[in-house]
Amino acid sequence: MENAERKKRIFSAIQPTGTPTLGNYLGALRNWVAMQDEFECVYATANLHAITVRQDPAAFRKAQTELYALLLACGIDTEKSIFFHQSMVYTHAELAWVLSCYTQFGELSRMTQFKDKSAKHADNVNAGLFTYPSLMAGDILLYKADMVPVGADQKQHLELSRDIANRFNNLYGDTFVVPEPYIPKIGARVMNLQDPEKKMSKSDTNAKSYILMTDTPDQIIKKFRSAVTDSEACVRYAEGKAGINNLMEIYSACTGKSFEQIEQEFEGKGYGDFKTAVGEAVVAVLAPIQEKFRQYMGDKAFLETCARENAEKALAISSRTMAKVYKKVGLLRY
Ligand code: ATP
Ligand code: LTN
Repeated sequence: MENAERKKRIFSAIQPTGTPTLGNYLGALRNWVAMQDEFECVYATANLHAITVRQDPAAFRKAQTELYALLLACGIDTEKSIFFHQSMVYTHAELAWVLSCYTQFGELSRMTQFKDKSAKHADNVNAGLFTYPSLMAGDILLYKADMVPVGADQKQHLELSRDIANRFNNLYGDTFVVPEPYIPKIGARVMNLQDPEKKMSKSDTNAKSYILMTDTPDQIIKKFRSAVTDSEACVRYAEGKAGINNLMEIYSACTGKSFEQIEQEFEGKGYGDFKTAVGEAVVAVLAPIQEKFRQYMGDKAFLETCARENAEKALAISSRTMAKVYKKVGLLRY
């Protein structure tokens, strides 16, 4: 009975490697907020994952605090969910080591993110970059998460997490919950404003290609006004109109209007009017988040207490899993 009533548990994490974009918000973070009522959610900043790429310590420290504040501002509610910094909960590093001994060299070699990142950072192909998926598997398995919302780029890592969990369970008996990928009901895929065939990405070298969640209204409107479109000058969703399709997706995600309603609204109007309207709709969504973000950033004592209390909760849950793992493997522990 109790089991049937237990809410499904969700785990997800985001790396503090730069300010999140509108794509991160509409594609992931907004869903994290929405899922809090239906599920028991555990969220983290994946700061241990972030050091697989060299970080400047001062900028990195700031990025972690800002990301934490920004997610609280988005509506991650620590009354309902647990939200912590991965580095504050030592069980993550601990389980990652154990799981790396149950992850094969061949499996890790097939990870496309490893291949991409080692090509991009050829001067720093470190062991952490290679074993990144074992750490990610640990994040998920520590909390017995039933479901993990991830984007397409992380599907392969999640699949490997499932393989590792199954392997361990087969060797030692039921220990881990095998997590399922979770595809949210609503989830926009936001494209690059300058090259709408590519996804919007915070690590793009062209600042005009993305909207950061902390961009000012002026920057946002300007970026939308310079977004790449087509020469048809008709606001309609159609093949071959990637730029306009993307702006329609964004406008729809921000206003709740359907594509049909948008087409009607802008019938006979030019792209200029439409782009301004999209910019304004995005400003309207981001402004209240930015306001709360500023408030949180002005209260560092609160942010520290909140992070510590949530880390303590995460440690309490994950320690139980860790104790079980050590026992199964036969590792001594006092
Ligand atoms: P990077 O540029 O550093 O690779 P990113 O902006 O692509 O970063 P991630 O940190 O890899 O973003 O992703 C965090 C979450 O945001 C993931 O769940 C991912 O699926 C989602 N996401 C990232 N970019 C987009 C996008 N353009 N549209 C929708 N969702 C996105
Ligand atoms: N690798 C992910 C971040 C991440 C994660 C996780 C996501 C770390 N641990 C556990 C889901 C579950 C990324 O770069 N987006």
